[in-house]
Amino acid sequence: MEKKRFYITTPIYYPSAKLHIGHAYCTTLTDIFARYKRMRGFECYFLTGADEHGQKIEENAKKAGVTPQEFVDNIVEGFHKLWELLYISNDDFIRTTQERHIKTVQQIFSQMLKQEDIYLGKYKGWYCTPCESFWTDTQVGPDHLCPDCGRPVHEAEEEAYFFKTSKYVDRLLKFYDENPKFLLPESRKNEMINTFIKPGLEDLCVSRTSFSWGIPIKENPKHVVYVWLDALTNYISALGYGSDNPELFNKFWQDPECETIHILGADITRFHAIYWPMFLESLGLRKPDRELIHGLLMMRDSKMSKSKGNVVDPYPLVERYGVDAVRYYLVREVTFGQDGSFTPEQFVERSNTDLANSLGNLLNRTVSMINKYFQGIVPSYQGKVTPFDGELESVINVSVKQYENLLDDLKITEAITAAMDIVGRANKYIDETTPWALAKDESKQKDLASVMNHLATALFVAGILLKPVLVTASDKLFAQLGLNPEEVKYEQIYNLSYLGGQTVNKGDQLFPRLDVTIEVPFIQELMGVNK
Ligand code: ME8
Repeated sequence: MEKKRFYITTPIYYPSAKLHIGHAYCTTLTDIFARYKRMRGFECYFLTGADEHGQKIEENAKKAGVTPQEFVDNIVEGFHKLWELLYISNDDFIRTTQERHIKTVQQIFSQMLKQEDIYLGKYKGWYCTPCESFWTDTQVGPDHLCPDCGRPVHEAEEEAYFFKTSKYVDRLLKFYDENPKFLLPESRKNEMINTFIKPGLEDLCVSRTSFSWGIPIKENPKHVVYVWLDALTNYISALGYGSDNPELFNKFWQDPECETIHILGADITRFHAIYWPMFLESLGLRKPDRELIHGLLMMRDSKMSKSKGNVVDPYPLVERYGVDAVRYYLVREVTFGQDGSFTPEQFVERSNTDLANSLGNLLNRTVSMINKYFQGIVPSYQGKVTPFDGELESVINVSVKQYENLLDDLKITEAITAAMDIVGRANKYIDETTPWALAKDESKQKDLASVMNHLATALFVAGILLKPVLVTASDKLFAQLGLNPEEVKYEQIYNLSYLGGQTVNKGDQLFPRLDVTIEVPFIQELMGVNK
């Protein structure tokens, strides 16, 4: 059943350091989906934010000589700037230090305590400070290394509150069974079961006394709520759960007509796929419909991460190459669900091949030919005139269908590839129809007109499909085709005879061709490759 509206979220990122291209990847994917749904006329509420508590932030603030609040305020300002630069269209930005969030977390904690889903105990385990995670013996292995980041862990013990996961395991497994599409890729479900649930899930520690930068537990204020109960709650505190104004919560969370989707990286699957549904079950709330787990971007063979400092900063990339090239690279280059790597060579190559050569050139050539052969007026549709028109039309129709189905399945990268198939096919169509030869033959005027109309239509349809990614270039493309970008509507793609009669406007190249010998070293320098 097609849902009426959508709620889509990114993880809330830690403001322990600046964001890198990995965070930009996740947020851009989410943004593309939100823009696509809105373009199709659906209401879509898009949330991102910052996860501001925890020991690491407390420590980093101390090192910087500022209060934790000052520290996070400063970094979160950078989050906002980056999302603006990348044209991220989020409807709200939740910060876990906001009153609205704190109140909800305290309320949830009290309810769980009262229900005896949370109890006071003692925690002993292996602790990884950079990851803020306790691990079991088996997880750290004989070398006592953090299974997430590979660094040494130390033994630690403290009084702590625990969430009774044992009470909810069976219900979780039943939920997985009843909702086979909950985790995407579906293989993640087996990983959760085999790696974490089967070996025996321990109760989850949900409080800390060893640091104070967190939400105090009302019933026992020397404890602060430990990171995951605090962090995951953002998805509902932002909607006003438990507040005097739960309108958004009812509309975008509880209402079965709304599809709720979390997008997140493989590093935090466990928390979203196991504990989050359990917390919701404990509160008697609906669970998310889908969780889309994306792979991680690697750099120099290891996961790019803020704490390791091996990151690519997206700011200078966007400043130099523009928002569209960066968004396109992110969604196109990384095969969804698999880990990918960012390399300067691939970035430049992708931008040149797909954007400058394939799309940019197609537009450039089409507009030039319409100027040259038809005084700048797009000829109207005359049906299938040349022997190649039918095939181009069918590629357009098939690609549109694929694009829609793939996006509905959250296969964002594949959907964009389907849109680019139209561009590839249209370039081939120029070689097949050889308009320059048709132009020399008086008797082929109708063929030439049909070729120009078909090329403009292919560009128009591709421009619409790519608009959630190419947030500025698509509008420039429409303008060059003589259309008012404001009047372009998604439904027009179903009408292949829509174009004709408007006057094209030759503009600048949509995407400049990048010089590999200059740009690769430039990006390498950004990445600190030569340092
Ligand atoms: O885990 N490649 O925050 P975080 C791709 N606050 N994506 C990456 C990435 C990489 N190398 N590195 C990070 C947290 N990401 C918690 C989340 S949610 C309730 C709390 C992306 O700042 C990816 O989406 O470490 C990953 O899951 C997320 O950033 C983790 O961000």
